[in-house]
Amino acid sequence: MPNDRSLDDRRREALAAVAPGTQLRDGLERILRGQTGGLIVLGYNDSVEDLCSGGFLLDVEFSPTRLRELAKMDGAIVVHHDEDKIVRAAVHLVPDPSIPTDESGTRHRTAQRVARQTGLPIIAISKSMRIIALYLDGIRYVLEESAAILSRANQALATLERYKHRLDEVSGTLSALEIEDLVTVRDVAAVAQRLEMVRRISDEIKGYVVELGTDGRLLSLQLDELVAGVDSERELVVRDYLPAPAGRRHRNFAESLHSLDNLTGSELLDLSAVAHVLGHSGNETLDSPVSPRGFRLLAKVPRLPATVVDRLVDHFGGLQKLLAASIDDLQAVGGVGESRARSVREGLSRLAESSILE
Ligand code: 3AT
Ligand code: 3AT
Ligand code: MN
Repeated sequence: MPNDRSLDDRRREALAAVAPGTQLRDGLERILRGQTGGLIVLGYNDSVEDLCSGGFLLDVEFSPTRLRELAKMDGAIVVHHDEDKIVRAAVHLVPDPSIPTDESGTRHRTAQRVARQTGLPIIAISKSMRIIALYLDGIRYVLEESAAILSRANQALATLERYKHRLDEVSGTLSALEIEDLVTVRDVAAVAQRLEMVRRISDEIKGYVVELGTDGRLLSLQLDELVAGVDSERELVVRDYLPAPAGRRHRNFAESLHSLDNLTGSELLDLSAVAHVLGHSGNETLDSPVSPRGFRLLAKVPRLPATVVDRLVDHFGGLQKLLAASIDDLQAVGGVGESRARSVREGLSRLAESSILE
């Protein structure tokens, strides 16, 4: 399987290629309605050429109606997806028979083997079962109707809304505790945990958006609105609390985010495990006090460039010192003139006032 990109990326790309609203999907639906069945290789290269026997060369522009007409013949159709062309039709595909397959019909056995052998997506439209299946490597995905996907997507969206609500609560609490300098490891872990839960469910919904194509536009808008800023907040929390010497752009910061991504579902529910990936374990307990560097709250100050945020954090070394800094103190930082110093001062004061603990 000559392909270095992750299966997940290729799966999303293949599902996007056949999503509703695409020419290809239109063609597949036509074949499905025509009840002829079909076998389509999505991509054309030497490894495909090696498996082709018989049929004829076409090299014509792709169109849904052409695809449907060609599917009336026996054999497979080869589509050069990147160039939007149909290159061959009525081809007998001869994959390596030693490649395992768990399908029974010859069309579907061939589809699975060719997918495994070439690494390309292969589509089989079953005449007898009336379904469209996409094979990628060893895996088979049945393309569903948008209504069915949408109903699952809407359930996921409802869950996301609940998670987001809870995230806003713990995040607001963290801000208030940061201002009072009363943060414990537990409070930070709780926010990181909720951010990651939101990221995971939104990733699942992004998958549905891809599969839905043009039918997923509304879903995509709703998703964007709910998760705006969540990714950057996840980074900011890690940068605020990852213990020194793991500074801002230190690679430990990326490693920590990566470990958070890779926690299992049950680890993610365990605050100690979350604290561990944030670098707080060993002698520290969940009740140990910690202080933020200030990245997350500075990000809430309007119109402050990231380079200035970095310099401010470098200079003051922690949120409490930043909160205590006067306009003169702030101006000692490179790139901070009087008006910027004033807006930082006012921004932080406003945050302090608005995040008083209940
Ligand atoms: P008809 O004239 O349509 O009957 P054909 O030569 O056009 O025959 P098809 O491609 O339509 O053949 O295939 C019809 C079925 O023959 C499909 C499959 O169940 C069976 N078949 C074809 N090749 C093989 C094979 N190598 N091994 C087992 N069954 C096969
Ligand atoms: P259906 O669910 O019946 O559509 P199947 O997997 O049962 O699919 P069949 O054995 O009934 O497959 O074969 C149906 C057609 O699939 C026959 C032929 O046009 C095509 N086909 C099967 N094997 C190949 C192959 N190796 N290359 C090209 N076309 C093939
Ligand atoms: Mn059959």
